[in-house]
Amino acid sequence: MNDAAIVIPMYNEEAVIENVLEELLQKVPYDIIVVDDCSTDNSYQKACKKGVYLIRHIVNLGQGAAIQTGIEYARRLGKKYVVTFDSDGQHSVEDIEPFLEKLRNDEADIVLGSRFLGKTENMSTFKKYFLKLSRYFTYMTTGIMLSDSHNGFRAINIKDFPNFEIKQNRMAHASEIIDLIRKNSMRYVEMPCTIKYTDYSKQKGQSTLNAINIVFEYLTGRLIK
Ligand SMILES: Nc1nc2c(ncn2[C@@H]2O[C@H](COP(=O)(O)OP(=O)(O)OP(=O)(O)O)[C@@H](O)[C@H]2O)c(=O)[nH]1
Ligand SMILES: [Mg+2]
Repeated sequence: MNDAAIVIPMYNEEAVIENVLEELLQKVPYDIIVVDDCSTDNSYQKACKKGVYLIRHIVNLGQGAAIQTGIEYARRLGKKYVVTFDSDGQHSVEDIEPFLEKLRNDEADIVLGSRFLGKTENMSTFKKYFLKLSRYFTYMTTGIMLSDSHNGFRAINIKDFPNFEIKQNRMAHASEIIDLIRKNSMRYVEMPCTIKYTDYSKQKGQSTLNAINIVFEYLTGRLIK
């Protein structure tokens, strides 16, 4: 089936990007769109060597903007579905097919990954409770209660929802996506997925302090719109 593309935002992941792409190329038949968000290391050069579509932002815009660029390119390729998949090795290739099947069976328009329904490997207790708490923030701002509202693994029907457009460039896009579900009256479902916390991803990932910036970004973004 060539109805789907895997959209991969990438920023400074030279240590892991080759392995992430090799595993995807071996295990799934879909086109892969990597959006290099102006990495300052050799991520771009490493991804170049693989059989993927590779787009480069000439300035760093953030994960939300990288995903939006990937979605736009998937639309140009005529894809009906995208799966958003992180480039830092935290997501699991095995989760892709069940998510797409849910969309193909027309049981939902967007399938949201939940690490709390699925598995997490080595997540810190602090992060766990922080994420559980952030669900209430999402509920207050969107009216939608999820078990995991900040999970980057999702499958989206982009063809039937041309207005699904991410405008929050940075990390606040995760909350914005829940807004878009409501605004576009999309049928959503959560499904279990596995998120792996390695020493690499923990050292590189989002600090909990950064969450304050993300909340600020999201709220100002809503006010401006
Ligand atoms: N931090 C960051 N990541 C970006 C950016 N642009 C693209 N990305 C990619 O977005 C993905 C998610 O970034 P992370 O910083 O790991 O965020 P996260 O996975 O939500 O948070 P953790 O659970 O703490 O790892 C990775 O694949 C990054 O390479 C950017 O400007 N900043
Ligand atoms: Mg991460």
